Amino acid sequence: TSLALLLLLAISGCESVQQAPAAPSASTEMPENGFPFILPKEKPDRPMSAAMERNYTNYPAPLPEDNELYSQFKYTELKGVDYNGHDGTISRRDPSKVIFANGKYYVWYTYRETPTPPQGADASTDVIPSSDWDLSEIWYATSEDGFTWEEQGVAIARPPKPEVGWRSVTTTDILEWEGKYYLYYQGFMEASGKRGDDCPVAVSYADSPDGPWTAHGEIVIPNGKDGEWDQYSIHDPYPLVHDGKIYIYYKSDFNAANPRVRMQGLATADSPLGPFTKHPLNPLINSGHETTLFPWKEGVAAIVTRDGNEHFTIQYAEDWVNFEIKAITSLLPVAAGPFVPDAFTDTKDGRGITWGISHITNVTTWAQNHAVLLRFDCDLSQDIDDQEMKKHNT
Ligand code: AAL
Repeated sequence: TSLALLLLLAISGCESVQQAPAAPSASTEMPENGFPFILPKEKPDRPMSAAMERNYTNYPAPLPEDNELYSQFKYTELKGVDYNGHDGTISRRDPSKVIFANGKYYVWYTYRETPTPPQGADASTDVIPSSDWDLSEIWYATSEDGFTWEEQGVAIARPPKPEVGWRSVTTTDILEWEGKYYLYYQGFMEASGKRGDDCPVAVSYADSPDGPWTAHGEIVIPNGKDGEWDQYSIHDPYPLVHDGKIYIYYKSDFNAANPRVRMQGLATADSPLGPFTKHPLNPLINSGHETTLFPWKEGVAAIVTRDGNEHFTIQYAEDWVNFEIKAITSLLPVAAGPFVPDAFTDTKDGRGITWGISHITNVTTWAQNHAVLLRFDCDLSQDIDDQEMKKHNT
């Protein structure tokens, strides 16, 4: 390699080639102290390739599964919900966190029931949806065991035009605060796809998770100003309680010209109806599509799926702001709404999660495009004995 580099330098004489940074502390030299290389448990004092160097420095646990924020995921179809033969006229997607109240589990989600599957923005009408989440309402279901769900019907209906969300109300999440319940959701004022997936966040509140829900009627987290990272949309509001405040993580499509770049930010408030202050360091997570977070020890962990350079990772921020990759795994739950027992307790020792509800999209053909809710099970909990779990899994 060094001979090739010398040749290249001689031929090109080009300064930019000479300034190319050296590979970080990795060595192309044959190490003197030991060949073949027997992998020691602790980082050895010898030259190593870049991959071996970072295998010790970036990943302190020798195996991925020894890391507490690593998990595999198991999926089970929900019992008790029907999809009209999966013809695309009924869709359920983007579940909220799961909460436990009145002796049962609750989940809220985007529900679409339309005469046809989505037809795209140009073909959409007052009754024909543009996208899977167009012309939707927020519905809820309850369960005794998390596997069999009883659909209870609508929680948040579409309000009359021109109120926020008149075209579609979607992608909700729940907050419990001082004995009351708050559902935050995306409020569309036009069919998704006409001008991107443009919408702000609205909120409704109730004394019981069974409702009735009263719409606050005003936008609580507005889109950013022109030129700001979140100017096009505020999606996937995800409330937690930390430091006596409401922390809402959210996703924005970064830029209409490059809609595949998606990032996540944070807005905080002292009271559920706001005002919300966006964090000055936003965006805080550079990847992912939907938001899924849970208190973990003194910090917060995030399941980061689908989009961005750090997709399909599990990340952690001890200060709830500066996230680092903790685990890389596979088949992560998409749009996951975990059961987070300490989501609203302002815990300083978050216990983690073992299950929740997620979705899969495009489950049949594109022409029957709709989404389906699934239960996922995992081990992202401080309370599971990892050794026992491993025995069970192997
Ligand atoms: C998702 C979420 C939001 C988007 C769309 C529906 O899964 O990120 O809700 O608007 O896709």
